[in-house]
Amino acid sequence: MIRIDNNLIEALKESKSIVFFTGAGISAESGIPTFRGKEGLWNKFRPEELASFNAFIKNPKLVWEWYNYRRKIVHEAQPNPAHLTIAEMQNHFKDVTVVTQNVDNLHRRAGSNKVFELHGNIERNFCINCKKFHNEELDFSTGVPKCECGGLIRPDVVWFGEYLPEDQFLGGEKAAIESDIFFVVGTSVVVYPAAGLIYTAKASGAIIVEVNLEETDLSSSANYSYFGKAGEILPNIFEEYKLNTNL
Ligand code: BJW
Ligand code: ZN
Repeated sequence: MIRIDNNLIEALKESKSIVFFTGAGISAESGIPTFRGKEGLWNKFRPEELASFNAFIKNPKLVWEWYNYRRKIVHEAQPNPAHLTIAEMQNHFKDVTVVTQNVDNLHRRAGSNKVFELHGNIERNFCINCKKFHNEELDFSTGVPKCECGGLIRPDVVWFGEYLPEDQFLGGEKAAIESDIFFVVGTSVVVYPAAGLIYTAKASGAIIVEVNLEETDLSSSANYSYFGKAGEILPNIFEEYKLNTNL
């Protein structure tokens, strides 16, 4: 058990709006590989090489293989204690918002009901030509699936060089501005504009709490940094909070 600072517990007791800004590391304990770092599955390919529209146009088959492989892992995965703790916290705090960079849907499956998805959702697809959604089971038997209009179908995720969905980003930004405590969980904090929300929250007066296996560029400016597994540290923080509030 990691020691949780008393001041953080006191701040939690006073807080009304809590945000969890999450990245791939929160789903690592569910068996979903992260993008970067030594445990990152995509060491063979840098995310920048596959997660781009140019990569898709150049080799749609390869990019689809990557997404189908990951979709299978996501379908077999279950939310872990980190996702579940965040969902449970909804019952104890006035406002709990999840702002996630993940496309795996695990926060919603854990029961979180206010979730902004900055980088899309791997469950959805759309046509690059007419933009129609294709959420039916796709047929890969004759190659890369195509829309009736002839356009290639792609996953509804945000690739490098693409704009984030405006409603999701604005929702995340509003939550960041209004937050009292802003948890940053399992992200390398290198991808923008998502990572910029941390600094928006900080500039708006939020307490920044980082949870990660290792130091990141954020660590020196976070108010609290806890190093270890999110699936252990988040339950740990919540247990400590409950002990202190006689819940
Ligand atoms: C644990 C753990 C455990 C492990 N417990 N912790 C220079 C400066 C600023 C910006 C740019 C720049 N050059 C280019 C840009 C823009 C670019 C960018 O940010 N690039 C940087 C890499 C330099 N950004 C964009 O292009 C964005 N769009 C944009 O800017 O639009 C404006 C624009 C429009 C037109 C032209 C130009 C600009 C879009 C970014 C889209 C990112 N997409 C991806 C793929 C999504 C779909 C998919 O899933 O396939 O999003 S890439 C990938 O990275 C994915 C993630 O959401 C994102 C962040 O990764 P994350 O979540 O942080 O994961 P990891 O693996 O990096 O880290 C895991 C962490 O967990 C580690 O720290 C571990 O230690 C930790 N961990 N186990 C706790 N158990
Ligand atoms: Zn179409």
